[in-house]
Amino acid sequence: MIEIYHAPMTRGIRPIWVCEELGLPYSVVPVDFSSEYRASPAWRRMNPVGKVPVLVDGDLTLFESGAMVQYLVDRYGGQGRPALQPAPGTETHARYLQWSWFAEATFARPLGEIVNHRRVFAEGERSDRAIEEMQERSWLCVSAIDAAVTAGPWILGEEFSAADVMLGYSLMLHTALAPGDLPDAVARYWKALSARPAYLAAAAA
Ligand SMILES: N[C@@H](CCC(=O)N[C@@H](CS)C(=O)NCC(=O)O)C(=O)O
Repeated sequence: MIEIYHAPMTRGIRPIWVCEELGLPYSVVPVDFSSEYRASPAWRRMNPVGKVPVLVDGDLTLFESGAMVQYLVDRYGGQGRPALQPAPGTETHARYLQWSWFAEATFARPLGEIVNHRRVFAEGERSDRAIEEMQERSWLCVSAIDAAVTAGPWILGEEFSAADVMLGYSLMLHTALAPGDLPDAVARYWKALSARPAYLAAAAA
């Protein structure tokens, strides 16, 4: 049984969402998200940098959400289940990889730093300018998605893929942390993503 060590509304949503899309059995193991627990030797053995999530499947332990998503689709996608990715080696697959990596390495990065900034610094020590600058970076990513998803409905066009799962979590963070109206194509995309039963199940986990 796949185990996903998760805290509510964190990146564990991504592998849970993929398990739901694939119809895979899994269990969610709640993690104490306090800084103290995440710094403990017990949790550092699971995740060496003290973050969430962690996925365990038999002897395999993973501590990057994008790697979990890719592992799940490679290992369990297809074979009577949705593939959730284009055929490897194709140009569409290259675009799939680009958007999957973009979701975490470029888009989620400033958003995660806003969360960390607010967690680490007390009210009077925080820099509004630093937070605004991170929000601007996030809006630039939204513009990139807007241009790409205009044809839609999904980031690769007609085919829903795990890249949409990767981006969906980052968009969820963006809507929570960077106030303002989404441009039309992204608003439609986010509405479609956040209405998927698999997303709703993951967001409730
Ligand atoms: N790139 C990592 C990022 C993991 C991450 O930043 N997780 C957040 C929760 S969503 C966390 O544990 N933050 C606590 C911290 O950074 O101290 C992944 O995608 O798994």
